[in-house]
Amino acid sequence: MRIGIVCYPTYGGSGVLATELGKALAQKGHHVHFITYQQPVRLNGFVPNIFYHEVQVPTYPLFDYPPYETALASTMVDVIKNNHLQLLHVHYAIPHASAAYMAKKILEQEGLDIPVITTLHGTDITLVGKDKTYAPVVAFSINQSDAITAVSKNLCDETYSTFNIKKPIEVIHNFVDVDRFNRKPLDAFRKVIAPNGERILLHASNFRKIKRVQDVVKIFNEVNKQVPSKLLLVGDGPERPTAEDLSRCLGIYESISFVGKQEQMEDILAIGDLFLLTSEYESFGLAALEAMAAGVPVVSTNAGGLPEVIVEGVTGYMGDVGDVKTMSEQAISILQNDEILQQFKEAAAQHAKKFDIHNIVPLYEELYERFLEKA
Ligand code: GMT
Repeated sequence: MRIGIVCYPTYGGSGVLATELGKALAQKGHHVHFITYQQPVRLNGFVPNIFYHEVQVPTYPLFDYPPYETALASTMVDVIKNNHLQLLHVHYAIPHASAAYMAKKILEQEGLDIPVITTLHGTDITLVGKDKTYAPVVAFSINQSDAITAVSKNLCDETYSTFNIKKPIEVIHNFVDVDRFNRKPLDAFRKVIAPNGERILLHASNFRKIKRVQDVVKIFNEVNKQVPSKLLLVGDGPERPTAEDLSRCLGIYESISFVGKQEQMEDILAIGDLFLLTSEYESFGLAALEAMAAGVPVVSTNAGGLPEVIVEGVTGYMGDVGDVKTMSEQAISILQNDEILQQFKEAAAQHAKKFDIHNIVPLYEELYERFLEKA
């Protein structure tokens, strides 16, 4: 198949998922054309069958806001026509679904019918999408898509309750390449972070308010009082200075490494004992799934789609949003005993296999095939 994929190229989960999907499809022999404004972060190195088309957004003194959506739609038209693409799969509704609608309509005038599949990822519905300034366009363009998928049952339900969606939304859970994440820990790396054999807690995110990173720091503070530990915070974003200030106030700054944005998550996760995810909402929690695939149990909130990923008491635990006390106790109960920790690690790795790339990617291929059969 010849498929166009549109996504955000940055560290966000939707871009990661879209890029991994494209890479997996290319490995299976499909031709995959990425259309975005920058090389996607996980698209590192040459992969046969993958083509990357950069959206150029010319500036002009009149534009305080260069019209990305217009440039994107025009690039879609150009790439679809000149590469004979058979379908367009856009990840994250804003502004990709509306740009795709525009491209579809332009191509229709030229006698080309290009099916558009929109995958909803989370904040495109639950946070940004429901904002009055975007909502009508989001609802319209989702309804105009030929197929809609959501990364969890929770996000599917949220979408129906937020917008008047008249079409079926298929749930296709996010996936992980279990073989890639199942790494042996690098002892030298572990020693640098935890020289005295401390437990290593991890968190990775874009440090936005919705992630409640301060709760991660507070939980770590409680855990560290009972189980000697270190905390590795991966990623960057607006809440990082607040989290750094809090750790200084609590006197635990020296036990925390703020390592910023990192690409080799599999090497980092390999040294972890517990992953913390304290978000107010997660449609799915791809970061938690990647941790589990690396054999790292997760303590998280029970928000959004996280209960679809984590098995309570088996691969980790969940607490109510903001309930630092409960989540701290849960973390301690996993970390204070070697045998229990090992059980959770094995169960996490085992459960992640349910979401293995080899199980999920064929679901997207089946979806694509349904449209190509109709053509
Ligand atoms: O977490 C973010 O804010 C980034 C966002 C994205 O779209 O890049 O992540 C969303 O999509 C991920 C991939 O499907 C999900 O795993 C995340 O749970 C979801 N984030 C939220 O719902 C807050």
